[in-house]
Amino acid sequence: MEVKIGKCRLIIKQGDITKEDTDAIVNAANTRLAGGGGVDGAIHRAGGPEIAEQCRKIGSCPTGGAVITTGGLLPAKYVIHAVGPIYRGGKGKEAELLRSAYLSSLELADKYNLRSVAFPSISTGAYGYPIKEASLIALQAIIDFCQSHPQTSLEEIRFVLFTPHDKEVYIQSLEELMENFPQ
Ligand code: AR6
Repeated sequence: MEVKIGKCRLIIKQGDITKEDTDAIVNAANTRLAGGGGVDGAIHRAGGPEIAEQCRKIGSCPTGGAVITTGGLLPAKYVIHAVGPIYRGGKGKEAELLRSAYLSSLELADKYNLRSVAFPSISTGAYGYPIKEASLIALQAIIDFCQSHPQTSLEEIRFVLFTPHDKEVYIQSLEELMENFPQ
């Protein structure tokens, strides 16, 4: 699925994010930037040790924030390491922090003058965020960013979902959100 929001193309697809040829791919990292399982493990395996070396030098990243490293051996030039919240029932600041992880990543991409970036579904694996809720927050953050940054360098934003089910959830959520903004 593909829609246009301001000057940004928003694409939802299924796939392995480590294969994406966008200027940057986003990693669902942890605050220690220590690597791990899920998409984080896949990115470090495919990108090689240079990514971990740069993460070690940066040291840490708060929840809701993002930092940038080389893409190492990946097709993408950069990896943006975003830290989503651990889901603890949704009564805390999870929604705000998840939104912030997306916005911090987009601001960093814009600061580096990147034209394209690919996101995984942050926090919906090991961190347990229910994917429907998370997809609405993620997509709304991207819509808001594109609408409020008409001069952004970003021309294409992709969501690369690992399973057909996750892709369908994101498409359904985007269709719901699109009813609320004019094309
Ligand atoms: N491409 C795209 N999406 C993927 C890939 C891939 N290659 N592999 C997994 N996913 P998770 P989190 C999806 O657990 O919930 C790590 O250990 C996966 O299906 O990777 O933010 C970190 O170090 C799921 O939908 O990230 C942290 O400690 C989504 O990526 C912690 O897990 C996110 O799942 C972060 O947990």
